[in-house]
Amino acid sequence: MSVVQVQDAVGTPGRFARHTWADAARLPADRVLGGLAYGVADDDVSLPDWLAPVPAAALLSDDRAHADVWPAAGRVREGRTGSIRWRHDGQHLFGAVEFEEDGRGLEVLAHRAYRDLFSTLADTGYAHLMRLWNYLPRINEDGGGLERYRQFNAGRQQAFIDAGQAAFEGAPAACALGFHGEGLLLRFMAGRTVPVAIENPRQVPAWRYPADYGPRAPTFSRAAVVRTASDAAHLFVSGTASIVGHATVHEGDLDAQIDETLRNLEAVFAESRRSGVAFSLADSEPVVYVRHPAQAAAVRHRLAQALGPQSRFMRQAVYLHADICRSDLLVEIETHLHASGLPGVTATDGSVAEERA
Ligand code: 3EB
Repeated sequence: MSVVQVQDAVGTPGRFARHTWADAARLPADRVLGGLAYGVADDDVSLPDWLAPVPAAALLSDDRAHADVWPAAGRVREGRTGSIRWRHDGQHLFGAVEFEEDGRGLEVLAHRAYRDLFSTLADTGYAHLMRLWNYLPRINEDGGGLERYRQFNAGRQQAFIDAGQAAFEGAPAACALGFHGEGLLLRFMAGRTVPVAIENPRQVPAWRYPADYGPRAPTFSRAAVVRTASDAAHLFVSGTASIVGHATVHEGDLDAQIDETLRNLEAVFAESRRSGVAFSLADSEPVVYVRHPAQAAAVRHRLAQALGPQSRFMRQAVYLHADICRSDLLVEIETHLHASGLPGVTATDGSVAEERA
């Protein structure tokens, strides 16, 4: 392949590109930083080691599961810090790790996992977390007096504080899902510049959730904007669900939960456009986590009504079977995209540019 052909196949640096697993597996390893492969293997595609599995069963996938791949911006170096494997390209770092549960509980395990993660960032010089993916089994089960997700939150927040990382305002974008496997799985991206954290005016910041949801709040922002040029950026939108203020709404009503989730996503996108970049929900590439596989088709149907069946969102959507971190939530949607400046807006570097009418 010529350089141009490889570039076309791999995608543009500074943004995710969504491929089928088979296509992702064929990309030249020295041209990619890292990526996530969604769905449990149901064929013989063996994943390259730069591609971190998200081992939740893919739903509604007519053919093959998908992967999000981040093309390398430069020469890739790879290594390990403790059990964490990482690759970096001069601009960003992609990391992945799996921890076995050792019987001391998820609070201890999450604290250790995040302590190791922050050691990786300190050792490599990629100090600023942009996006985290957290997967843990039996997320809604009791872990000995406290729900396992709440134990995880306690260890995570303490590790952020211990490392001097933004545990409250300015926390990275993230998701935390229950998967049907074993161990605590983390995947993460970090960079050398501070991302712009986005909150949702319809929701209490997660890092300020009251103690009804656990002794320590979750550590994430609703989205993160990573600038790739003065007028272009990548948007990572955290897992988003049917929560208004801090309360779950529409318990037991799938369609209403989806509609509320979309209102939350639209609100996060409106906030993110204040950065001067034309982010649009319908153009983004989501991962849709569904608690009950039997409801997946109904979820897709409702989303298609709202976003249009031909939208990029619908054509690229990945559906995964996972438990959401509150037992009353049926669906959670995360998404991302890359975009350039809004017409008529002069973006300033990382700060908020006013959107003109
Ligand atoms: C919520 O809004 C739904 O603990 O890292 C979404 C995204 C959720 C990230 C996390 C949890 C997390 O609270 C749950």
